Amino acid sequence: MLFVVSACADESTDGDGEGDSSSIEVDVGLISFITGSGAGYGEAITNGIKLANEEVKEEGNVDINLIIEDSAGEQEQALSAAQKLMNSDNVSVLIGPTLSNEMNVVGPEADLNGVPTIGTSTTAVGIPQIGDYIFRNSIPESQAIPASIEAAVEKYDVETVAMLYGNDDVFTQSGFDTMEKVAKDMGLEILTIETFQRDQSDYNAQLTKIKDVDPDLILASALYNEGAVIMNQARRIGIDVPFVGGNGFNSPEVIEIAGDASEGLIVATPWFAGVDNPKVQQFTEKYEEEFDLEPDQFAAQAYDALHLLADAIEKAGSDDRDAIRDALAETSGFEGVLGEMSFDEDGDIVMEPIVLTIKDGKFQLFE
Ligand code: 1QQ
Repeated sequence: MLFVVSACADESTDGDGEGDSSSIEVDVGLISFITGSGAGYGEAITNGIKLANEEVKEEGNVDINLIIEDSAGEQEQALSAAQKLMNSDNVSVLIGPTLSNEMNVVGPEADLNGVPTIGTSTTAVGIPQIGDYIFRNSIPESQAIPASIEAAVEKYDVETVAMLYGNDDVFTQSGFDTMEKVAKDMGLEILTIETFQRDQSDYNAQLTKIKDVDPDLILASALYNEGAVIMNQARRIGIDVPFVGGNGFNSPEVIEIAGDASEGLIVATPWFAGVDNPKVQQFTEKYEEEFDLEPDQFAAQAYDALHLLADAIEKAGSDDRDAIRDALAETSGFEGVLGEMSFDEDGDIVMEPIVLTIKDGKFQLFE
């Protein structure tokens, strides 16, 4: 089922008095994971997009009419949302969907229709390579994971690892592939590899095997809902070694769900609210004021994506899909809250990740 979550009248360009006659009016579709077990991701993304769009409207050069659709994290729902946005709403650009698993089906369709599409959270290998119209501003797992594993290995003198991943999702599978490669390249001994499926609630079988082999470190590729429950159950059966988690763990929902069991988790991310950068502080303050929440990585990536898109639309000078695609492809040296961003020839970004850990119920620098 499709439903428009907040294609609010006050965000439309028609008759709201905000559209300036000299501004470029563009319809943009956002496909986001707003309901279901990963709704924390989609909520943060939607907030980040909305906040950036308010700023873009204030600047007055580009007037984006956002049409927001919920995918519930499901491939089929994401695809029908994309088809509606591309074919009925005739949007010039798509933002999202949230999961690489969804982008894997939406991306080829959008590329075929010539609709420029920006993933703000899709980190699996191969996403921008789907086609010329597909971009992402989220740091891929292949760039993030080596940093977190290396930091953990150094701090804890790790020689052996156990691995755990969801084998029914493009992102969790891809994250696992990267983790396995990094572990092998670093000469770590992999004692066991365990798998699970999305929405699984009992990980006892996998965790008991991991406990039996007694690794120095656990590498987990999961979305937050599964990842948090895994950490919780691991601590309950007495596994006390640290976890390195992939991008799915970069959400405050992990702390919310796992509580104390999330302490010590190690992740890599391009986002840290504590950096001494006025842009970051301004964004954080505005976000907290508007949503009564701290922004997370997903909000920050979405916020930057919308600004980056507005710049490209301005350069394109129209709402033409091809002109916007070409302008997006030329993005270089964009300054966002995540630092400086450029797209490489595939439409992928290159960025330096920061390694964080959960300490005292908060993400903090891992030192
Ligand atoms: C992907 C991800 C997820 C964690 C996004 C929410 O990185 O699916 O690629």
